[in-house]
Amino acid sequence: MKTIKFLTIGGLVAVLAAPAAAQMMSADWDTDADGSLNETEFGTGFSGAGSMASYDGDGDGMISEEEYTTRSEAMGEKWGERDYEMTTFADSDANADGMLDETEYNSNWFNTYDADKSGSIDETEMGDMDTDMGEDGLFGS
Ligand SMILES: [Ca+2]
Ligand SMILES: [Ca+2]
Ligand SMILES: [Ca+2]
Ligand SMILES: [Ca+2]
Repeated sequence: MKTIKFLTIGGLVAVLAAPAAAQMMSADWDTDADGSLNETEFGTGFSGAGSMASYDGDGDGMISEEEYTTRSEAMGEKWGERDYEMTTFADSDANADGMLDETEYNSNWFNTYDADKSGSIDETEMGDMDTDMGEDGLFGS
């Protein structure tokens, strides 16, 4: 019994130490643990991270073109020398109703991070994403 208890404690220490690598949040989104994020995994994780709220100024759950522009301009300063381009509002508004819902918003970012358009975000692509999600990244404060 003693041995088992020690093992349990060892496991707990490992779990407690994990937050040090919290900037790799995208790894947690990989629910099937295949090393990449498909659009569903990305959408769930990205929604959970609450990034859409940073765009949605009036909090109605939709992003208007004005909200999009305001946020994009603020992001522009941090955008810097990224390999990928900021998508336009019109590109993101798949059903062209003049508003972005969460699905369109997530899909927009999924396509942005899937730089090689392979349909999944691999480890390298995740690296860019994690940078953006980090404290000094696009979605940081
Ligand atoms: Ca996966
Ligand atoms: Ca809104
Ligand atoms: Ca729309
Ligand atoms: Ca990819």
